[in-house]
Amino acid sequence: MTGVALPVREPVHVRQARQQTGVLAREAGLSERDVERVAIAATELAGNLVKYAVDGLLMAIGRPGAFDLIATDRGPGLRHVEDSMRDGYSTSGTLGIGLGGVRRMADEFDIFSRYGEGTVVLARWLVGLRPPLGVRPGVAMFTALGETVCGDSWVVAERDGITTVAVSDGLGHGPEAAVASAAATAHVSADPTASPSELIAAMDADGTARRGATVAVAQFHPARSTMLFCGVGNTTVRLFSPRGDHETLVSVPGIVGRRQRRGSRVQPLTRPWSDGNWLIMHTDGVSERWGDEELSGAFDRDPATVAGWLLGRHVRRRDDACVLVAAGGAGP
Ligand SMILES: [Mn+2]
Repeated sequence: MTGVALPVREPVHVRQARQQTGVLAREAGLSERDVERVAIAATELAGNLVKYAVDGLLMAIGRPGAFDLIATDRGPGLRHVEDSMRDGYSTSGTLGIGLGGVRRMADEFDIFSRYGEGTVVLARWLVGLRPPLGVRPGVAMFTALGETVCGDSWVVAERDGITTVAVSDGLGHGPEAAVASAAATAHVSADPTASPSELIAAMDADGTARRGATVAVAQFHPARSTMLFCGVGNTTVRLFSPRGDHETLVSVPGIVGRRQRRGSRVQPLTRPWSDGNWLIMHTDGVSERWGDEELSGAFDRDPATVAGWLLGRHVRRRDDACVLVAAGGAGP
């Protein structure tokens, strides 16, 4: 699955954001008209980050059926979100279209802000055939400073009513780490209906993941109101109940890609899964030191908004990072 994350601090970053998101949008199969809309929206969102934000990041995430732009920052946050959506707000003296303009250009739009803490803006374009996902997914990612490719990979795949998602962290950084993590997630794309245990066994036996990778796999069976989880290595995975409390789902130690388990299967955890459940998985490029209070009010938002919020606030920046959020209910 494709994606880019751009730190945005200076005007030159706005031009880069426009160019790079346009290229990705075209690769994702958007129409030329929507490619232009993505570029205009990226310009507006990146421009806002330069003007107002602390530690602004603009992400473009492509997956089957959807292309997301996510702007995230660590402050200052909006006092009144609805005011910021009004045309003309904070755009005086610029050619900006404002957040209201971004909302009109996108197929779906979401915003979450806490004054004094930060803001996330999501603009989504729907593209091509949309797989009938049994969950609502959202992804945010970050490439370690100094690297040009992200060593973490993620996947969302569906077949026969079963949706399987995964995040993987290739050991180290850069292209070799990316090859290792992509080798792991490719097994999910190839057969989303294989059991998580089988998928992990296949990843472990796969020689292309030479460097090794951590991986967390979650598989959703909405027809059975059940989800399965298997993980190897250090990934933070929290399953939230409809009441908002969470259980940490624990992975087994180690890495995949080096035949460490030699035939012994990793046994999956099985949990109830319904429309009110949320699953959050992230690699160690995001600090695990976030509390449930960080997400108060966020479970009304789009899962991509939640992913952007967590990554924006807790990314370590010296490491690649990937946050994958899955909410109960049908996608995109
Ligand atoms: Mn890492």
